[in-house]
Amino acid sequence: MLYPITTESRSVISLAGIWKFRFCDEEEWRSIYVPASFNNQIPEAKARFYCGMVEYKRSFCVPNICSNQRKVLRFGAVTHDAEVFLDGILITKHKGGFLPFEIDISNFSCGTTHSLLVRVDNRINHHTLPIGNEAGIAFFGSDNPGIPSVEHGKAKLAGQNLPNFDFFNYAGITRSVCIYTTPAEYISDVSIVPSVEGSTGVVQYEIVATGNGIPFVEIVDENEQVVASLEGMKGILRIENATLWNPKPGIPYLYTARINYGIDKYELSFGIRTVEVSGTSFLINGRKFYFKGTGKHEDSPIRGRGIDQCLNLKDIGLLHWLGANSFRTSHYPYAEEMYQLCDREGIVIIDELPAVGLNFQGALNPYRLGNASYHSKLLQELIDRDKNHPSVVMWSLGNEPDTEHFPADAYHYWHALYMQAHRIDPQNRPVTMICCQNDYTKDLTTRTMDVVCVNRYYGWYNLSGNLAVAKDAFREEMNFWRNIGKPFILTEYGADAIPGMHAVVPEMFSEEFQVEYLEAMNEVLDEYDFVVGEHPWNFADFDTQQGPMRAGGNHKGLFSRDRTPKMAAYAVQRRWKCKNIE
Ligand code: BDP
Repeated sequence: MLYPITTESRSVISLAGIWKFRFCDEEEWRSIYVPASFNNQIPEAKARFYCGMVEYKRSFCVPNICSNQRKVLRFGAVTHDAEVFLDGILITKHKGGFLPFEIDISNFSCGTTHSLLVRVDNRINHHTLPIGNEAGIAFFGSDNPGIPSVEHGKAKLAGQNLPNFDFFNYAGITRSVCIYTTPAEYISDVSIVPSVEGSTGVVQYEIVATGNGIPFVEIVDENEQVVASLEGMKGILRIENATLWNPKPGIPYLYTARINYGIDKYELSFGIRTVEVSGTSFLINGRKFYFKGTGKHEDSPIRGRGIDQCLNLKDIGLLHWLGANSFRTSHYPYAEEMYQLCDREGIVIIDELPAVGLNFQGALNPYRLGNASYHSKLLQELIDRDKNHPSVVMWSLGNEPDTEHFPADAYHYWHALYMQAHRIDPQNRPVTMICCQNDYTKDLTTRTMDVVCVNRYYGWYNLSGNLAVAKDAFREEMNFWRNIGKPFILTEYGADAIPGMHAVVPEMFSEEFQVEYLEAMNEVLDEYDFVVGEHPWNFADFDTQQGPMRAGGNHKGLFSRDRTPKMAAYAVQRRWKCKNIE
């Protein structure tokens, strides 16, 4: 799916601004800003804890100068499910809160005012991704099973959102909404597959278009020089002495494909780089790559999960400041604009689906609940959206599912997605799934991924506070993974630190303990040469649902929520900037 841009044949009309908004159990309309989550914009408990449908509406007019053009209404993301009505007619529906969707509205006239209404459902359950609990047990709630009075109380929680994941369930029209126009005959998709032969960059392309024309493709370098060109729906272009896209400390060089199709013109930036898993190494451009970075969230106090390019830019700057080269879009695809920024800034992305929370136990085997086709649809949408980004080097099918209690079911479920990703990604990137702390000897799935990615909390959620014992336990597990013979990334490890809380004797929740915790785990990582990356959890403190283990959110950030560095940020910076970990 192409990102909407303005060119000499296309225009983009933003629908950002103040819209009308209401909860569906209310008559009255309020004001709301789009794009942003609604939860923190309205200072009422209802907005924060609402579970159900809300409505957004506004009117718009497409100028007469666009009357001969094709018109498309596009949403960057609506969390979680959307129904869109134009002049009272249902024109499209979309399920899934983190990927774009669009609908051709050429039949609606220019020069007149139209009413747009979007119904948004923020409910999560066992059939959504991410997963919501239906049995009245909150993820970080106090469970106390079996106590009659508590059980009766839990039954009354029905009708509330009970996230089975550790981030706040922000919702609404969270990313850009626009109307874009194209000529009647138009380019609808482009796929770019780069490879390298000696000093030559080889660019295989394929175009999908509607109409009778023949596309003409020009590749332009950063000096605006045309370095290759070709006519045809698909073909192979060769660029002599190509400059490769490299993550830091290299140069993230970008070429631009300029595509002409009849009167339509579209431009796409891309990088020439290769990605490959070889033995226990992860290679970018044939060189060993070591992932230094963090898991992240799209999270800020007022916009919630709403797109915030200013914050994105700040975060990329802080990743450079840390000496990081990568992050994982934990736990859902991020806004498209973030990937564009990373292409330009040379930051590498592990791109993750919103499949988090597939870990309820007992009779509720997540693999038999029928999520597979929806999960597979999201994988298709993710790859359609992100397939051309040089920054994206690996797909993550999901985070911390239960792979231990139903090992065979889990394997079949995840293996099908693994095969799908390899089949549909034109660049055939490595594929992974992020493993929960479990009995790894029973898990049949993690070891079958291209890169073993595990989240571990030795010394925090288990063996709490005892780092010497935690290190030994971690070593014991690492010996197991060494025998699997695949590259390994520690995709999460972390300790909460309340900003400003200090201790002479480092104990849990102090900034000093967070530093000692990360150093202890790093010491173990450094003993194993199949380790190709370390992603402390998390880049910054972030909002979660309330619960007895969360004091104003999750505090495992290297930075506070307002991006002030904690002691751990300086410790990590010292390691990543000074130590030569390839
Ligand atoms: C991991 C989850 C992550 C949590 C983290 C934590 O993947 O979403 O925020 O633990 O507890 O299990 O801090």
